[in-house]
Amino acid sequence: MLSFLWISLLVISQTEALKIGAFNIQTLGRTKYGKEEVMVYIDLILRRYDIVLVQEIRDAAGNVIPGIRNRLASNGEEWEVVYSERLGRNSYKEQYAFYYRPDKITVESSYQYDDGVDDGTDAFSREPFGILVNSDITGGLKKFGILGVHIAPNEAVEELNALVDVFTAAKENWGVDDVMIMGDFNADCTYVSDEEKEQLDLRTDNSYLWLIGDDVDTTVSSTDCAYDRIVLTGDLLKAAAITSSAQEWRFDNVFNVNATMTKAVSDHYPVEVNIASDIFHLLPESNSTDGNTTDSGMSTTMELTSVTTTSILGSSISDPLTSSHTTTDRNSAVRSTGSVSWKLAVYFLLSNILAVSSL
Ligand SMILES: [Ca+2]
Ligand SMILES: [Ca+2]
Repeated sequence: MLSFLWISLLVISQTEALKIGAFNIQTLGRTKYGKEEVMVYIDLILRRYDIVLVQEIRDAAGNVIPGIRNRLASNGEEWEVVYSERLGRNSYKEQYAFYYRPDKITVESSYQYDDGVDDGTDAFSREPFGILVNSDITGGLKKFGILGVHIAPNEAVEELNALVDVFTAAKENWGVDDVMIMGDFNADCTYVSDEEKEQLDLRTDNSYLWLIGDDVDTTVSSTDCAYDRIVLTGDLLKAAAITSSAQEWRFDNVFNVNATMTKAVSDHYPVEVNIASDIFHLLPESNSTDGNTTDSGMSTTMELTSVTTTSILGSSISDPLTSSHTTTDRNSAVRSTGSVSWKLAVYFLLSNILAVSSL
């Protein structure tokens, strides 16, 4: 009952600040880039997000990455891109690119994980690459890191277990605790068994929160595999992530395109999660034990009331492009909210009652 109350409160009180996605756009090279009928859908999918990681870019000439940025910006929107080198142990190379809206965030730095010489004893085929995000619109979570990875299918378990070291190195490099990693993990079906999944270091250590559950299907084809994932660590990021928003995004249903066109876009659906804007405005006041709690508490309650009203109204005019298929791991959602204080819960309860009664 109490857990249910908590989830209800958080759903009501969280307002989306950032929408973050990860999309493996199968073999994104000059050939696909040249197909205008396919690229218009890729533009639409990428524009859904404020920050989106694109994987499997394969273009030695280097035209595709800036070309997509220019396409995204061609309608007057602001778009920038940060991208990795071409990565791979042999002549097969891929690049990662983060496209983002500079009016929503700034990218303070990028980070390329280095696993040494590509001699086969190294950890990754395509070493994770990431960005340190700075945003004023994500409440108390001002800075956080986003890593992208495309795990090699035939070494999936080994590479997935090596991600713990990547988190450690990235956190140290950036000086932040809040980091997410997302991308095509190949973490299902023939590449990672159910038993292997349970034993992954990122699963047995509960400081990591997995947002896309094992039952999700991120493949466009008839196979049912949860390849693409989002994993978070850091208390602020775990609490700010709106776990109920985490899902695969079935663009074929939304655009009503046939199977041929869907496969021409990719063999994967993007996965995504929203980061909340409002919840952490409350934290310092609600945790305060000094004599000023009355004043700050009142102003905080008023602020929250206005935010939640917007949130409730917003939900009634929900994004028509949002899929109704929600795939959150409910247990993870409960776990992520467990550390917030009960005092804060009372604030949310009262504020939401006020917000609802004022409508
Ligand atoms: Ca390597
Ligand atoms: Ca499928």
